[in-house]
Amino acid sequence: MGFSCGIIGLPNSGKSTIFNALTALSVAAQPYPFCTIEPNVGIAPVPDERLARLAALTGAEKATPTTIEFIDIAGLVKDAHKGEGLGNRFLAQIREVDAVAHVVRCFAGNNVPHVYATIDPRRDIETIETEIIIADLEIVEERLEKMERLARVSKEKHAEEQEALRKVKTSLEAGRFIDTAPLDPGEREILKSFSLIAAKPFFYVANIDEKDLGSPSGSPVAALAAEKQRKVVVICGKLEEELALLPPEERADFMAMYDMKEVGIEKIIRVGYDILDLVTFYTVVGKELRAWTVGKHTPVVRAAGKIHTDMERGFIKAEVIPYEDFVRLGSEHAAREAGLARIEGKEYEVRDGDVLHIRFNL
Ligand SMILES: Nc1nc2c(ncn2[C@@H]2O[C@H](COP(=O)(O)OP(=O)(O)OP(=O)(O)O)[C@@H](O)[C@H]2O)c(=O)[nH]1
Ligand SMILES: [Mg+2]
Repeated sequence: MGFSCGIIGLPNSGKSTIFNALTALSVAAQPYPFCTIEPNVGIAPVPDERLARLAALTGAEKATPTTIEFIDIAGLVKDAHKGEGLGNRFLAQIREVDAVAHVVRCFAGNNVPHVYATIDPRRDIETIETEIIIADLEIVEERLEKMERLARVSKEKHAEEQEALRKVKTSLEAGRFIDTAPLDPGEREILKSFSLIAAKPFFYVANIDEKDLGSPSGSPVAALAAEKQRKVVVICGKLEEELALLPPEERADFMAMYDMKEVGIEKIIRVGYDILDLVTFYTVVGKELRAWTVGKHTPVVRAAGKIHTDMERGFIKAEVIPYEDFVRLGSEHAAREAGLARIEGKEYEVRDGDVLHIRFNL
């Protein structure tokens, strides 16, 4: 199972442009709304400095990064929750993803019509978030009503679920998402089955004009992101797309020409991955080094199953070297000599940066 990040925003905010750059796949990016009707799915490699360090130390000939899936979802408009602009369909697609990148139009692009005519990032963010809140509230209210009806005829009480849903309702009614709300882990677990959009980890992508690169434009989005305790990536989608389509050897000159300090797309992938709060582990098999992703608290036997089902079935034990120890000592051998390679059983919870050797037997 992979982890996915949906790209959402108003029509013509630049979602498909950013998606193209992300995956270097070519989907239609046109100057009219709703050129994206079906979700487009692309797999992006996750930039990882640790992988390069480990590759250098192990002499790996191949270093395979872990990946995250991006899904380009069509634009939402006001009243999407009532089905406006196929909104219900697109909202349903957002329910399926693990994290959300909300693209906010900050570029003027005079030949690219804005659905609400003017450039106003704050209004656009509120428009989209209001739709999400209303759509989620419908689900929460329906469930609460059902439970109240049930409570009259059945002794079984769903106190914890009701309590969690009430908290969510209060938060949504106050216009607040619940990604940062004070819910305990048990409550979050209960809420999972409802696929509430407002409970997913969110971040903003401020899509600015190329002329504003290097100036503090995008700051309305940054200010709002700070208020909502969310991350923000400021990029120029159009330049990112052009850059991604260039042959690699021409990219440095292009970046220098536009005073681009880093590849914005890489930041999007990194933030999309980071907000999911996952764990990355590494394996070295022969000359191949690989990064893998599992959820936090995954037992090593299940992590082994990600590599190969045989490894899970025939799991005996895992040898674990934490990344920091590995790079400090410089090799697997040195880490072993220093007694820093631990042997762990099935239930060991994989930690971020673990270099794993799975011993298995079939
Ligand atoms: N000037 C400028 N134009 C951009 C930028 N990003 C996207 N565009 C243009 O805006 C138009 C719409 O971009 P898309 O990426 O198709 O927008 P979208 O959000 O996917 O739109 P829908 O799929 O219709 O919801 C295209 O003509 C892009 O070239 C940007 O950073 N600057
Ligand atoms: Mg699109």
